[in-house]
Amino acid sequence: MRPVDLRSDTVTQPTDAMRRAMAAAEVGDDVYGEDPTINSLEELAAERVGMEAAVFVPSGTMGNCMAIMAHCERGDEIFLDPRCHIMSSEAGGPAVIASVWPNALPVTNGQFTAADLAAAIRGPNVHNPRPRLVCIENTSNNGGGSVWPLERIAEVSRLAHERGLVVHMDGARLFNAAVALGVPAAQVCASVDSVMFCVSKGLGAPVGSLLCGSRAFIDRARRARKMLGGGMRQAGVIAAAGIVALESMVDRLAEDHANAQRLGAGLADLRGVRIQPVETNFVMVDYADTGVAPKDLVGRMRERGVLCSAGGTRMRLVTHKDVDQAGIEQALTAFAAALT
Ligand code: TLP
Repeated sequence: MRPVDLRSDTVTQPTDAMRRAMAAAEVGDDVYGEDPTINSLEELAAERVGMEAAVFVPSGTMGNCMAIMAHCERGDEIFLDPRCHIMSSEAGGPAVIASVWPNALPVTNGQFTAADLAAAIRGPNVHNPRPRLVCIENTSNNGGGSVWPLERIAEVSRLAHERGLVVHMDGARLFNAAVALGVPAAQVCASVDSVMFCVSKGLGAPVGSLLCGSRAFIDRARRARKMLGGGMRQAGVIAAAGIVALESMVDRLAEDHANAQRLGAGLADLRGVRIQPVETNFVMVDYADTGVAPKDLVGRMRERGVLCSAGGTRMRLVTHKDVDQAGIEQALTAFAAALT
């Protein structure tokens, strides 16, 4: 029996419809722009986010790095959450590859405000890097799957644009944000200049992300993709699953959110456990007061058929299409036993 895997929504298996689409995909050389399946996915992605163009990339990490390369010049300053994925989990790529200078803003649940940004932007002066790019992570991973309110995104973007900066959204889980807000994805990114979203997470495709923006921006990003070795030739075989993901896997994210609510509510009933309010498919569990050590908890859960990530005494649990309600109940029973 497959374990209940709550480590991430990156572990999702492709659906049968995806496997069929992949087997039947028409392909061509994408570096020549001749892969019809990739071209269709890129058009669909651009349409879904309300932007001019999109480019298919192997990973969210590459998409974010390309965005920074296409928006910035060497030495430019980028403003972001100090614990966002770009800062904490992309191997320092923006510094090494794009040569940008990060300015970490104060955040609550992964979010900053226009006032925080205004306070951080320094005026033109020979001593300062050129302020250029603001990165918003939505949903916020380290923020516990928190969803940026639309007005906050609009305010941050307005301020950035007034000061001559551009805004990139790391929307690895853009569609979770859209479903949680009950609005189309295009509305979530209406005021930003570019967005990267992943089809390989909650949407269930095996591989891939889309970077979207204006046509001129995407032309620059394609060059960055080539430089990074991300020109993938007959990659329509994987893009085909991305089309299925966008066409049929978005609305069901609401089930993952409901399962996360159920998981969070059940865990909150356990003694010594504190839960951050659940907004999407993440449940952030603080179990420091139970006195159970992280590695003990992970081991005890594994013995009971539930996979969780180790970390401190703050654990991230992620719901997704391969964990059903029975899996949630199994996890709750396992936690009740493992945390006592
Ligand atoms: N996040 C993964 C791990 O790398 C932590 C996960 O399990 O959540 N932006 C955000 C907000 C992400 O959460 C991730 C992946 C990425 C970018 C990078 O995507 P990939 O893994 O496709 O490079």
